[in-house]
This record gives sequence, structure tokens and C-alpha cells, in this order.
Amino acid sequence: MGLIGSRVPFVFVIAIFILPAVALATEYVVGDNDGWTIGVDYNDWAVDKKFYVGDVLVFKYNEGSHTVIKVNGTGFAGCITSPNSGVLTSGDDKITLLTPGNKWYICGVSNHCSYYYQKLTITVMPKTMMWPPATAPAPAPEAGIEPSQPASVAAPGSY
Ligand SMILES: [Cu+2]
Repeated sequence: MGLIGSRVPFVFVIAIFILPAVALATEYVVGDNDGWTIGVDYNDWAVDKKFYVGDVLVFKYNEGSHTVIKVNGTGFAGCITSPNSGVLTSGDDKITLLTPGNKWYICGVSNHCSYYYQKLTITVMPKTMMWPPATAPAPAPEAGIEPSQPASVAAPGSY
């Protein structure tokens, strides 16, 4: 009896730390059942979703029919595939959203981006909004002397 009783709090503690972490990472199949292809409005797909750091995008398509290329805002607007961050071609491409900010993805096959608008842009939010501030982003006990800028000012290319 004493043995079982001592295990319950232990399991409970584990559950507290594991469950929220799992629940936080959401996996999104881009386009849902349509997948990554032409003829899908990816603005419409993304508009009601909130993406957080740690979430995963899954691009599903027939291998060889499409590709996934991460580009910048200019590349997205003009369907320019270079410079880019590599081309994904497996047909089951998973991209973990590692940093907050705007992300742009296009298909590099033929005119799929320019003519069929096979492209996706999302805004990734910091994860800290969802999680109790175990590590509050306000350290620096001695920083009160100087009126230094908060580190959160940097937002590269976010327009
Ligand atoms: Cu394509």
C-alpha cells in the first residue's frame, strides 16, 4: 500500500511535465487532405491557424510532381527559387518551425507557383505565449543601470 501510494505522485509529476510539451507541438498537414499541389488556396488554409515555434509543417505530394522550397518574401512574391534554403523533394517533407517570424514556401516545379499560386506563407509566433514562464525572458539582474534596449527588438525582415 505504501509502495503504490509513493508512486502516484511520481507519475503525476511526469505527466505534468510531459503532457504540455506534447500538446504544444502541433503537426499541420499543409492543405489538409488536398496536400501540397496546384488548385489549392493556401492563404485560405492558413488563415484560421496559429503557428508556434516547435510546430511542424508536413508537405504531402506525389514525389516528382512538386517540390518545397523555403524562400524569402521577395522570392515568395515573384516565385523566385534562388536564393533559397534548400529544395525538399521527398513527397513527405516535414519542416519544424524553429524560429518566430514570417516564413515563405513555394513549389519549384514549372509554373506551379507563378501561375497556380502553389505557395504558402505563415507567421510563426513565439512559444512563450503558451507556456508558464518557467524561464522568463527578463534576466540580467544588473542591467537596471543602463537603459539598454530589450533583446526582443530584433525582427529581421518582418514586414
Ligand atoms: Cu508544384
